[in-house]
Amino acid sequence: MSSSALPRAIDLRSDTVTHPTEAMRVAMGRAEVGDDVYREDPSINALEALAAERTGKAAAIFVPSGTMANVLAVMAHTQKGDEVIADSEAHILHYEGGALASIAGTMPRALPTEWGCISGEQLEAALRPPNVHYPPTRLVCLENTHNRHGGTVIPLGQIEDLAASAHRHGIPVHMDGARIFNAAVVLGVPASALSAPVDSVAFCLSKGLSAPVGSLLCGESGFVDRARRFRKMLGGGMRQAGVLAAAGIVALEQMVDRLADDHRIARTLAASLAGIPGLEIDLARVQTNIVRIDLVGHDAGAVTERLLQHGIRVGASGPHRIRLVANRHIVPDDVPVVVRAFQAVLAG
Ligand code: TLP
Repeated sequence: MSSSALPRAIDLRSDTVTHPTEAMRVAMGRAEVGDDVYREDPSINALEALAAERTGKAAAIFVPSGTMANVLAVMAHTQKGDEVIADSEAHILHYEGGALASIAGTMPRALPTEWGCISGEQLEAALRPPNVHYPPTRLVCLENTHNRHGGTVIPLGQIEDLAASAHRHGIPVHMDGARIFNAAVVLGVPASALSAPVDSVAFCLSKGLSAPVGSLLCGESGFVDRARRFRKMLGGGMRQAGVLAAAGIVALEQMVDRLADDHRIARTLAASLAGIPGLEIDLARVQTNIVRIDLVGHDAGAVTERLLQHGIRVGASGPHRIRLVANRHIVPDDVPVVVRAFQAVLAG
């Protein structure tokens, strides 16, 4: 049987599974390129200028991934041995291979939160006075939207509260805004409003925005210059990567508003799955394109395997937790198919 005869898999593992649009492929084919290590790639230069404008920062640098954007941010803000504070569920602590420790040489400190954002008060309580025993706290990270908290949106007031406390102590704030445009669409504000209180912001082109590759790290010029040197050091100087940047420009210009479609599908999915015995879904957390599901009396690995037999791909994010991520390839008609598969798997 040819692969085209197989039923289409419904892939809810992540929004990273999205393929480039036709407009992106056309733009990639026509992209003007040059050697970006010499800063001579017009497409990358244009993307970096656009990213800086969209986040309201002075400068931006194109990097291969969100993971590289975050580690470069940590390297450019800190020295080895410095303490970096983040929410205990932060992507930078869970899913970046320990880069913050092994590459940036920093000391992670995790603070638990309910919705994903450390409060100013919580930060103040965690900071220690200068003392030879303590690593100096030199960076605070926040994540918006917050992946492991279920795609929760961190509102502007909470970002301002955290940043004000950090800045009072001379500590910069980095925002992992891999999905910052999802947050901006929900709040009805430009992304630049959400990044205004923080010193640096990273965002991904290759998630809901559907570009094939790439993230941007944005901040003040000196910060981005330092990140550029570290990017080269890590092997991220990409030469004629304007073919990738061209898709990124299309992502920023054409794909932001459509994120609302993913949010609608995630809400419908969550509401339809919530009544199924064995599934616990906190609907208040379903604010964007992620549905976090706790399994009661079922193992995440086994449920994931059995859903796959029904043509549904989901990801396990804990022994009894799975995650569904709405994305451009999921259509409203998929929702009843997913619901029936869950019913069959949990009943079986
Ligand atoms: N997240 C991926 C996995 O790594 C879990 C996903 O499928 O959600 N910050 C946040 C908040 C992210 O969710 C991700 C990717 C990254 C950074 C890293 O981006 P990439 O995958 O481009 O390195």
